[in-house]
Amino acid sequence: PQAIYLKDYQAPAFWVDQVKLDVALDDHQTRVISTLSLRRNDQREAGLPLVLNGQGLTLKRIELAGQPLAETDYQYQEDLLTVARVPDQFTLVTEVEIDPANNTALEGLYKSNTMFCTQCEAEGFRRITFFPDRPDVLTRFTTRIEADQQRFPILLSNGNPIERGELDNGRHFVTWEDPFPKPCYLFALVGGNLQAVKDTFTTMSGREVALEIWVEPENLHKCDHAMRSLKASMRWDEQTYGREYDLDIFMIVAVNDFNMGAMENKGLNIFNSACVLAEPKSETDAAFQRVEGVVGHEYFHNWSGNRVTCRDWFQLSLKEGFTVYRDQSFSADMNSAPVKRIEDVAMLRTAQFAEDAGPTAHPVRPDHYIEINNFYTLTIYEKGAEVVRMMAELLGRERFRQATDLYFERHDGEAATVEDFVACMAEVSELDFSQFMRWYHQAGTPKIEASGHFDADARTYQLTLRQHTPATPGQADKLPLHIPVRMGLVGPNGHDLPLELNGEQLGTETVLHLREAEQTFTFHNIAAEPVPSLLRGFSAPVKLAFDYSREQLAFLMAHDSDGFNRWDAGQRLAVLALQHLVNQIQANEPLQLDPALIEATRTLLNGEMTDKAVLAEMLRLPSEAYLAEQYEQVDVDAIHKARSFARKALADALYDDFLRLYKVNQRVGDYAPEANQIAERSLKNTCLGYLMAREDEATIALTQEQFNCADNMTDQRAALTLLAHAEDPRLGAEPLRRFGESWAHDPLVMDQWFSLQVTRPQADALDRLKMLMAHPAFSLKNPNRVRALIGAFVGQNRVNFHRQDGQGYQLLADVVIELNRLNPQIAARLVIPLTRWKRMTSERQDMMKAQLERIRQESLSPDLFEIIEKALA
Ligand code: HT7
Ligand code: ZN
Repeated sequence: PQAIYLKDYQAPAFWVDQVKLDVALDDHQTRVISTLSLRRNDQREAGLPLVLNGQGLTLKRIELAGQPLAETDYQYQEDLLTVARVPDQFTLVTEVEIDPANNTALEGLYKSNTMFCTQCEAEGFRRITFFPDRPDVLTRFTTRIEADQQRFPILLSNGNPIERGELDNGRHFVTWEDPFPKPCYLFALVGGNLQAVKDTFTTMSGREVALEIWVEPENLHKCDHAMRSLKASMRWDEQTYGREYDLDIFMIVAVNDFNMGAMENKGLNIFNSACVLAEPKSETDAAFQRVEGVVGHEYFHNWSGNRVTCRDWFQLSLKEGFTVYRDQSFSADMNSAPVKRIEDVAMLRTAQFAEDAGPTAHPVRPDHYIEINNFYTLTIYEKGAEVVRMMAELLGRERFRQATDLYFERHDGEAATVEDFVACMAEVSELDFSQFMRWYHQAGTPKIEASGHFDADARTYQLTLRQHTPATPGQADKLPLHIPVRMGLVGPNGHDLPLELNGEQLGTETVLHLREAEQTFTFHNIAAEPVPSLLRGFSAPVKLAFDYSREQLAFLMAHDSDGFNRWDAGQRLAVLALQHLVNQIQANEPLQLDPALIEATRTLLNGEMTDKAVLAEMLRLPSEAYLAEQYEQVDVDAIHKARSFARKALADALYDDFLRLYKVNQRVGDYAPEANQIAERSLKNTCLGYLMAREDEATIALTQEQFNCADNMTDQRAALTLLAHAEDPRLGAEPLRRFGESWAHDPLVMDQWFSLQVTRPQADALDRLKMLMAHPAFSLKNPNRVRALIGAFVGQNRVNFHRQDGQGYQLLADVVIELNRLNPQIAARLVIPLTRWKRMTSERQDMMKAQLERIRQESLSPDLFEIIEKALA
């Protein structure tokens, strides 16, 4: 496979002003007739051939301007259809046949259970018909769908239905017309025996929009939350960004087989059922929040992605980074804003930082790729969102809104670039973003080393910040970035000190602009040594090192005026304590948990913290994955042992406090997935988790009771996980059996059942995984099942994936080899943990590389080829 380079971008040779699609659905022989109205872009290129993308299509007929083409007039090879002699404006008709029922890649048109559906982003439309499959070709679509009326009574596509009717042989048709020109990656089509929950929304200008969520009949009772979330998203986008919905109808369809979370097709969003269905008995609070976030994300794409789309796929973060920033702000407004920020940052610092440090590191705007599907990454999405967040911070709320208004207005109906977006920021703010643009070009996580010096005589505090971005594959040398560092100085009484810098009074908090490799900021009139609170709110996606003492961290935990930094101080304190335990384990010394951590936790448990959601977050120890991120050489076993020991030591020392908080937060009254209750459950179950670290009889009884009596999945699943993860395997056996039996009819719940069994930290996890892969509810063809079982094992069960005998690696390689045939996109995602061998001990490195070599021997899809080559480079 060949790499594609951003520098080679050329405008399209032809525009498609209109496309008429005629799709006759059939399991194995779907017929697609497309009529393209083509127009040459540049008259100076008159005479050059027409080249269209097409993958796996059986060409039946081709006509140019009403005349059938002779076989010598065109060529279809290597996924390109070339028509040699074409005029500057003409109509091209092609008729092709495709086989949706055998499409296991889940790109293009495929079958999921009994329904037909499509996934065209990024390059799936070429698997449906011949077309210039690139995002800068915007076309008006009219789509006629024809199918068996009994099996597929519902036929949907983008836009508005304009005609429907019955045909011979029990078939029927519906024709849809989308008035908005769109790139073909936003095309969608669905056919099935579906039912809908319907509602309406009145937009800010008073138009009524029909809202429909289409699902298989057994899921009809799981749509209310998605509908509520959709209406909330529509209102929020009007109020926050002034963006109104533009069509008369907005539809969502839930499908069971889907490679990602959801897809923002114009007016017809298609969702992975796991991201749209939610009901208290079967889904957890986390699932409710995921639904709200994903519904918002896809809806917000209607402006950031659809009305203004991307010029090419190198600009992917233009729509994804911006839309993640928008969905994060929406979720923050709907729930606990501090918790949302903590969750997002915790994820970024573990998973995205790991990506930035591994062989697949790439800039927020990559400059080349082999397979674009490999670039739907945390870097494009989450780091991209952080880059937008920094710009929003630099401009301030009002000017950021002016800049986004300008962007949407200036580029409405266009395919834009990252430069276009940043130009709007620069124009409105009159700030210079040229150095800031390096955030888009440079891969890797910058590190800031901070140090402070207090001069009592001069009454100054000097803060020195040094930045450095480590080399990443293909980018050895990095230039300094423009890094906004929000900060304050906390005085001995716990209050922020007034900041005087360069003769200017800045209030008690400011943003320092770090632009050089090293800069010193001298604050004046500082009477006593302060504790610096740096990178407040996580104002930039960087690693910040400051040599805090344990006392200073405990002080910040208690007094920092910035909620995020209070949490972060707790995390830093816990990291120090856990690293100390790791050292003791490695030196074979007796283990002792830092009393400072115990005391800080005691203070939390007995303090006056009213935000229970934040308290639950503060009580949570850093994950094993985050701890691993702190090391050049990772000792997986020691990290696991240290964390388990710390949990038990905290539970032993603070048993009564955990038990009291557990009991205080037992709800009386009906379950609702609303912020206060979610916070209480989160706190209660965190406490139960600590108590169960002891596996004492009383706590076991408490956990069993919660499992038996819970009226909602959050509490039931929390209890079941603790029982299933207990040292004593008998504790989980019966509850797991009962749970599995009673939920056998619901695949989304079965996914939870799969996951919690294979994330069991004990040594029998791999055997259980193998057994569960033979379970009738498991299938390698379904991405949700694969993620629930294999993904959970390799991603969330580090000690067992990295087993010393290498069997975890071997199993993953076996699965990846099989998925390479079935679903390359999923194969390429799943293999990632195996590519991160560099930080492992040398025996593990060898075993991981051996499995990568074994995969390399196969005939690889471009997706897997690109990842494996990077991993072994
Ligand atoms: N824009 C959507 C991306 C997506 C996707 C990409 C590749 C293959 C399958 C896919 N399904 C959805 C999702 C989003 O970011 O909103
Ligand atoms: Zn998106």
